[in-house]
Amino acid sequence: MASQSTTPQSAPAADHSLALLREMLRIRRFEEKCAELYSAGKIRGFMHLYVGEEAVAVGAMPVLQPEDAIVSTYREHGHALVRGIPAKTIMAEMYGKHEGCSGGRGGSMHLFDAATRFYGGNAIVGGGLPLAVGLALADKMQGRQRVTACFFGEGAVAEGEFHESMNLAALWKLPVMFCCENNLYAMGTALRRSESETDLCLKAASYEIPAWPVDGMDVATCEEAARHAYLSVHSGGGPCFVEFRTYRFRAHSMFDPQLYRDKQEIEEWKKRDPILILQGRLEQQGLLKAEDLQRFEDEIAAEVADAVDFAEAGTWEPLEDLTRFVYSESSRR
Ligand SMILES: Cc1ncc(C[n+]2csc(CCOP(=O)(O)OP(=O)(O)O)c2C)c(N)n1
Ligand SMILES: [Mg+2]
Repeated sequence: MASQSTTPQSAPAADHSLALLREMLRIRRFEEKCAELYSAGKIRGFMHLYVGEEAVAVGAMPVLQPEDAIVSTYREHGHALVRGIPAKTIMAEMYGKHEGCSGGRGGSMHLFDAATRFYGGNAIVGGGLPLAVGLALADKMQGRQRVTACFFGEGAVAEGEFHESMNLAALWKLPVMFCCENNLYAMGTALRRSESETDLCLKAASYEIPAWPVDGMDVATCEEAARHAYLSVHSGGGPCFVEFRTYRFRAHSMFDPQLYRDKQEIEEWKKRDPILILQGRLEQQGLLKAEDLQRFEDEIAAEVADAVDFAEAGTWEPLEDLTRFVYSESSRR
């Protein structure tokens, strides 16, 4: 993929770049608040932050249409926000409140929203891939021209489900856009310590799936790669695989002393913070004014504060409803 452009942008292109910057900031600030709320004991259970990886969701997801489907992992707050699930119902879900997007039963790892065709939020590594293949198979069998985008970490390539899914998607020419977020680590296991072949695109290519790597820290290259993949998948070309090379700046989850990587490595990657890259580019082109940035920060702070108020005011699911959805309503009689 071609890399960043430093040539002056037209007004609509500049507005678009500013919107991308705002959306990455929105995810960053939302998650920083989540970390704070976690320390305060308001959010409990497992929680995995996307800080550092925002360019992938922000670049890749807007190329999708409302009728397309998304499947993600437990590191999905960013994907859910970009897809348009309201921040307040995401926050309520993080709190475990009834008003949350999954009724308070899923928490951070299981955000779900049928209205936006956001099929999770999956805690099982690699578990989303067969779901995506199933969704795409249904679309193909029913003659609907739709795409399913499946986001997963590079840790999934060690799972049988990855290989089964790639094989069937390729064999049946299913409309799946496989979006691998390669942040180099699966919990504390570095890719190079667990895979004999670390070129993930070769794995996809071995199933005859077109695959290419992209700089996952640059939102512009993420968007360009995703658009290219989307057009190919949408026009009936079968699945595509995009490897977004990215990095998480924070720990794997809230319980991770990070003994497996050097602070130096983290600092090196932080120099390529996707927000700073785009901010710097826009400033260099004279397209980002200090007051624009301040306005973004103010609007986002207000949205996050509203989300917290909504979650705080939320209710707990009534005790008598706890067995609902375990068995079908008819079998309860
Ligand atoms: C099948 C399965 N095995 C193990 C785990 C425990 N586990 C949770 S997250 C994780 C690492 C996954 O890493 P990766 O796919 O690279 O995603 P990242 O966390 O880096 O976004 C593991 C091994 C799990 N959830 N599911
Ligand atoms: Mg990983």
